[in-house]
This record gives sequence, structure tokens and C-alpha cells, in this order.
Amino acid sequence: MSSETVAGITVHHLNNSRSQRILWLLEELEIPYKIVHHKRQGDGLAPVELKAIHPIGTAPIITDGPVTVAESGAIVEYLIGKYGNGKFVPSESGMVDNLFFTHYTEGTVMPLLVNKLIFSIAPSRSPFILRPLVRLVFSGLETGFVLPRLTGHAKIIEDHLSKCGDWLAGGQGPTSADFMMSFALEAWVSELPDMLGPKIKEYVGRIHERPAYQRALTKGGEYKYAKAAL
Ligand SMILES: N[C@@H](CCC(=O)N[C@@H](CS)C(=O)NCC(=O)O)C(=O)O
Repeated sequence: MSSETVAGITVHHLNNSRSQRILWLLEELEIPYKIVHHKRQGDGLAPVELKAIHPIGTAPIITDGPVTVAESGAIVEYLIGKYGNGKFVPSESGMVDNLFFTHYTEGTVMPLLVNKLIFSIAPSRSPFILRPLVRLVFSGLETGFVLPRLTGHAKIIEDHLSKCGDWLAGGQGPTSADFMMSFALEAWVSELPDMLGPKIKEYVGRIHERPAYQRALTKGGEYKYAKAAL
């Protein structure tokens, strides 16, 4: 895409996806942007047209004039850096927590949640005759590997939220850490609520109450992770 033909910010948004966190951030920033809606295919994967925007082929992707940015962490940092005007920047005392949670989301938490999802659907995606065996193998991996790790991370996050106040970097409003963690915790609360403590559920509720979040929800369309009973 070139700056001659496309001006302003465009979000390539996928239903029920991480790109919801980018819509939330853009609504908090109160800057104009356009959404191109993409729909997951029957198998849950992104449609191939996303690959034409960026070879990564996953959502979110944004374009800003001539610039194309993929990976939600990169997008969040790009948008706050370029359009934040000092908003959503942590105080010095919250800087390390902000860095940690900004990167922890996609580096550690999301891969485990995605493993959990893939392990649970693996049997139904296998040839019928092999399903009992596949179920045995994947439930062993889930019990031995994924669930103990997720339990440990749920405690790390709950303990942190018991100390930091309303937002992960300890300030009065959200920072990149919150924009990033929002999707992971919404998905987690929706899919595995019994693993999570009250502080995490309150935190997700706090995000959902924000007017900017609600506007993002209306604009984004189908998003199953905002409906969790908290
Ligand atoms: N780490 C990437 C993950 C991107 C990602 O996997 N996005 C999902 C939506 S939540 C997707 O596009 N899935 C469809 C697919 O993998 O084909 C990011 O944070 O942007």
C-alpha cells in the first residue's frame, strides 16, 4: 500500500480476535480510523486476503499511510508512541511492570492458552479411528504441561492485581500492558473461568465498563469474549 492512495489509520480486524484490543486502544486515543472487517473461515483461520496486507496473515494488522504494522504488541507500541501525546505512558515506578505485562501476554500467556485450545480440539480433528489415542495423548499433555503452567500464571496475575491497583502498571489509567493483557484475560475468563481469581475477573469487568471499550465493541462487531459472566 502506498501513502499516495491510503491516508490515515486502517485496522484489519478479524471477528472474535486480538484485533479487538487495537480498536479499544484507538477509541481511547480518540483518533480517526477505519476498520476493514475480515471474517474467520469455517476452520477458524483467517481468510487469505490478510496475507496480501502483511505476510504474517493474522489479525491485527494496521496500515498508517505508507506504514504497515503487524503483531499486536508492535501495533500497540506504535500507536501509543505516535499518537499518545503522553497518554497511556507508565510512570517511572510502573515502567518495568508495564514492560513485563506488555511482552508477557503474547510471549507466554497466549501460547499456553492457544495450546490448551489446540489440545482440546485435536481429537475431533483426527481420523475417527484414532480419536481415543489422540485424546489420551493430548489430555496427558494438557494435564502434565499446559494446566500446571496456566495455574502458575493465573496466580502471578492475580497476585499482581492485588497489589497494583486498577491497572497493571499501577497508574490511574491503562497502559500498553492493559491493552495487551485485555484479550488474553477476556479469553481466559470466557473459556476457563474456574482457574481465575476475583481480582482478574474484576479487572476484566473494569475494562468492559470503559466507554471507549464499549464503543470499540460496537464498531468491531462479533466478539464472543466480552460476554463472559463475571
Ligand atoms: N502474536 C500475534 C498473534 C496473531 C494471531 O494469531 N491472531 C489470530 C486472531 S486472535 C489470527 O489471526 N488467527 C487466525 C489464523 O491464525 O489464521 C499478535 O499478537 O498479533
